[in-house]
Amino acid sequence: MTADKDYVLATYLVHGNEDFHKKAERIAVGLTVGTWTELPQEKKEKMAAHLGKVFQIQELPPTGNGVPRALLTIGYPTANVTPDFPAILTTVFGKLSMDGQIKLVDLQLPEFLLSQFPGPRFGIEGVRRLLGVQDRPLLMSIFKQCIGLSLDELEEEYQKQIDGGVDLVKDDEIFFRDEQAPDIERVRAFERRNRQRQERTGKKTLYAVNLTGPVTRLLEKAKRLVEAGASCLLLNVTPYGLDVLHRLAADPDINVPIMAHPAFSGALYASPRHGVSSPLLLGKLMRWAGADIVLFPSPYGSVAMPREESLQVADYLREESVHRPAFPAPSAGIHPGLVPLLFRDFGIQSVVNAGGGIHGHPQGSTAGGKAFVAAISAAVGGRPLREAAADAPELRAAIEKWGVAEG
Ligand code: 1AE
Repeated sequence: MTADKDYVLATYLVHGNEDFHKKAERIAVGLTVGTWTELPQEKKEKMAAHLGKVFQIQELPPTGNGVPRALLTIGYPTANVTPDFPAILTTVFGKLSMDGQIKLVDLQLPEFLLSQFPGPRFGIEGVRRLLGVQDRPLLMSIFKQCIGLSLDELEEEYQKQIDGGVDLVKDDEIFFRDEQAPDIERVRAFERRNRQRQERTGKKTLYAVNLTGPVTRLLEKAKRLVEAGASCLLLNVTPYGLDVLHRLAADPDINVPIMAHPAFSGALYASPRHGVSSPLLLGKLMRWAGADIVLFPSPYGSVAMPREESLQVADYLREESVHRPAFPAPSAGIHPGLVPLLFRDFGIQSVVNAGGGIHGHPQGSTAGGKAFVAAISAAVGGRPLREAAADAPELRAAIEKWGVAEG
């Protein structure tokens, strides 16, 4: 279904024995003007521009145990909303999210409304420009074991990661208690390491510092980190809310890429009959809100997502739109032996992202990074991983530990 310039279109997957036509009408009226048939004519004239409309009812084959299902598409007049997530999400799935077996699976905004959301400031092209890397997927290392370590210890760990050849290093999303190594000091120390690396090798690096603390102080904190030299920010978007990402991305002083972590998102997308679909939440909405890089479960690792969902997240992040494309970072349990499958599925315009798959390398984190560099180079060159491992000892050791996944 194509977007309509006067409506926000929301598509829901519904299960149950209700008459789907009646249900769709009830939603369209109930979530816009409240009641319709009982209204006096004069009120109807006033309310007409705000009345929801049923756009489509598509009955689906019943579930295995015979439960009827359908996709309902309802249009909500753009006259009812303001250009922000609280208005749009509350309108299309506020009270309704608690009303039985219903899952929001898609949202479409008309272009004039969509273009009032920031979208990625850097996107794929901007992040590549910052790094000076064009011809392969990017490689990101996740900082593991950060809590409880001193700044010196973290700096040492940081150096090991960049020595392995990664393009980005991100904080672990669970890193909040950083008294021993406050975010601003980490930024100063790690960005100094990045500059040294660049002087020595010409290679650039982005460090994504975890943006934490009370929401009321987040914008100001982000600006302080950027002033201190931060090259990238990490945000746990779902716990903070999409509007927080929107406001960070729209702020002209926060002129660094923003990386969206999917923490807490499973609480919204994982149920087949409730919540919000993962492609909508992690693909469309994160991009509208302004994420430049979005992490989400790959189809293969430790926290896997069904393959078609994971691919759809990536498609939504990169499809033609009023906004710049954002980088998909299919993550969780990624090791070098998965790189051929990731490359087949997500292609060049993606980020290979690993924590345990780097730090758990038998020869340490630097070797872990090198194993991934060799695996990515092999995948891009169309060379079988085991063959490439013959002249890459770190990759060989990684394959001995984790194997090569078959598609
Ligand atoms: C989907 C999020 C992945 C993530 O946050 C994370 O920390 C992954 O770590 P590893 O690669 O599984 O160790």
